[in-house]
Amino acid sequence: MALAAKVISSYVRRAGLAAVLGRSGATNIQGEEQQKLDVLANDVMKSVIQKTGRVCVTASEEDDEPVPVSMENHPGKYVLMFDPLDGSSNIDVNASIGTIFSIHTRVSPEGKPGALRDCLQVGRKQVAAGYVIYGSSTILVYSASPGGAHGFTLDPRIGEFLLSHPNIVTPAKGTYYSVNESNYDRWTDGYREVVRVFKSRKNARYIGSLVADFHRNLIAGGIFMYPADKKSPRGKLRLLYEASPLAFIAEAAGGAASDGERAILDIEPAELHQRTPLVIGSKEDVHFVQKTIGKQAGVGVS
Ligand code: FBP
Repeated sequence: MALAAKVISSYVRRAGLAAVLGRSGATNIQGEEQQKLDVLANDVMKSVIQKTGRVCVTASEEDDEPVPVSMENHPGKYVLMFDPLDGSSNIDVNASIGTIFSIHTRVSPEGKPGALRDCLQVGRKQVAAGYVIYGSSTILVYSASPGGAHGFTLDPRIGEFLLSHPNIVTPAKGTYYSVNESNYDRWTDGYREVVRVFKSRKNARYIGSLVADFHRNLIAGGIFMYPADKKSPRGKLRLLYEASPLAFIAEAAGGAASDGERAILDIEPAELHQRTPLVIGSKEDVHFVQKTIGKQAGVGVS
C-alpha cells in the first residue's frame, strides 16, 4: 500500500504538469464519469498489489466486478478493496483527495484466485484498513486489528513514510460538523434538526472529499454526515471501500460510525458497490445524531 501511495502521490503532486487532469471519457458502474487520475490510481493499485503474492482478489470503485489474482501471480490469503481516488470532484481544483483501502482474510479455499464472496464480508471482520490523504503533505493512516490508529507522513527527501501520528485518539465531542447542506431540502426532519443544533454549537467545514473531511474530524474532533435523501435513498457513499474502512479507523481511534441506526461495521454487505448513509466521527456526536433522528422517526436507538 505504501508503495502504491507513493506512486499515486507523485502523480497528484504534479497533476497539472503530467497531463493527468480532466475526464478520461469513460464511466464507471456507478454511472460516474471517471477522471484520468481515477483510472491511473486504479491501475497503479492493481499493478502494485496484484503481484505481491499476498492478495487473492481486489475490488475497486472503478472496476465493475472483483478482479481475481491469476494463478501465475500466486493468489494469497488477503482481499483488498479500495477507492483508488476519493474526492474526484476536487482533483482539477487542487483540493485534498485520497485513497481508501480495506483488507479482509479470504473465505474461499487457499491457493486459488479469489471471488465475490471473499469481498462480501461484514466490516467488523476487516484485519486492517486505512487511507492516504494527498493534502499539504501525504499522510497514510491505518489500523490493524486489534491495534489503534496510526499516521505516517511521507518525507519527500527520503521517499519514506515516517511515524508522525502514533495512537490517534479522536475527541469524544467535536468542534466541526461536515455535511453538504445544499441537500437540506431533501433530508428527513431528523437530519434537519441535527444540523439546526450543530449550527448553534459547532463550526461548519466541508471540503467535499470524504477522506479530507474525515481526517480533519479524526484529528481535531468532529462529525461527517452523508445522509440518505430523496435523490440518494440508500445514501451516496459505498459501504465496502469507503464507509467500512473509515469506520474501522474511527472505532480504533475511539470514535464511532453509523448509518443512522446501526454500526457501519455490523452491516452485512449484499452487493459489491452497495451504498449506505454515513454518520462518522466523534462518538458523542454520532450518538446524538442517532438519538435525534430516531426520536424524529419515533424509533428506539441501537
Ligand atoms: P468519489 O470521489 O470517490 O466518487 O467519492 C465520493 C465523494 O466525492 C466523497 O469523497 C465526498 O464526501 C462526496 O462524494 C461529495 O459529494 P457531494 O458533492 O454530493 O457533496
